[in-house]
Amino acid sequence: MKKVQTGQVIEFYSNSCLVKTKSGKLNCLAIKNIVVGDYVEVEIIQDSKKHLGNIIKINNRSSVLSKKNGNKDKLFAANITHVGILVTPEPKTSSEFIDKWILKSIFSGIEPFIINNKIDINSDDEYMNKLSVYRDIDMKVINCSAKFEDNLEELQKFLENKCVLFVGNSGAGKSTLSSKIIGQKLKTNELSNNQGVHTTSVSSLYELPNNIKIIDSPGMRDIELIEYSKDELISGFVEIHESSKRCKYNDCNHINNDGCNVIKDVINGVISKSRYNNFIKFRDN
Ligand SMILES: Nc1nc2c(ncn2[C@@H]2O[C@H](COP(=O)(O)OP(=O)(O)O)[C@@H](O)[C@H]2O)c(=O)[nH]1
Ligand SMILES: [Mg+2]
Ligand SMILES: [Zn+2]
Repeated sequence: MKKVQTGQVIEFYSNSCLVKTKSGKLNCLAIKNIVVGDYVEVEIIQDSKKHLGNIIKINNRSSVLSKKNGNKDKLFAANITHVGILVTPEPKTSSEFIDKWILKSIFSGIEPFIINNKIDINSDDEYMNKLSVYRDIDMKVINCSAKFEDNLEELQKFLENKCVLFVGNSGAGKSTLSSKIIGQKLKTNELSNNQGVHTTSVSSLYELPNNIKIIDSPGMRDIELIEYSKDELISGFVEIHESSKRCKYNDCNHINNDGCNVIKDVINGVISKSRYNNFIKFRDN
């Protein structure tokens, strides 16, 4: 009988991956649709001198992140529980970027939260208002400075027993934050495999004490919106969705209909203008 073990894909190259099982890290040939974070069943090849395995099954995923590629979905990572959206005064993070990732997370079965990075830099009222929009919808916001290692303890505490992906504009501090938390430099994108060939992209899962897992997936950095239908999009804007249940008509477009509760809530300041504007922009684009 062949020896089969369960493991998790902790590194993914273009055609092979590293699976961590209780008997060690096994080099496996990648099979179709497998991604970093996947839990897999691996058959250990015992007569091999190298530590090798064959992936025979991908176990059910709690979440999967993908990106539209033409008509197909390209998968990037599985079993992520939380997306940490880095928001910074410099470079300025747009509310579109934040709402886009909140939407993406919700529709992928992942919980989004905000990391207000670079708190050592002076921020203006506009910036503080932008953040309060998300506190008002009960989103977790953690303030820190990755560069000066300020308040990273709160973030680390929050990340216990979670598997997180950090997202943010280029320059927001993803690499700085990851390496401070991981305590080492991230693996670079250029990597030579045993044939000496350079693979262009590697996705990694870093396991830290207190069951913190951090996923680094270069392909996920810029996602395209909007890939959701007009009807389902509203469920990604939780507070707008709630409010819309009290619109007079079921088919209310939430723009100019008589008895629209969403518009009423925007006017009364219950729903933020920027969230409403992004909702309409994403839906009607
Ligand atoms: N002032 C300040 N600069 C930061 C902070 N975090 C990162 N940076 C700087 O921002 C720049 C971009 O950081 P990097 O980690 O490469 O961003 P990435 O593109 O998101 O990976 C670097 O010069 C960092 O030193 C912070 O908390 N405060
Ligand atoms: Mg970086
Ligand atoms: Zn309405």
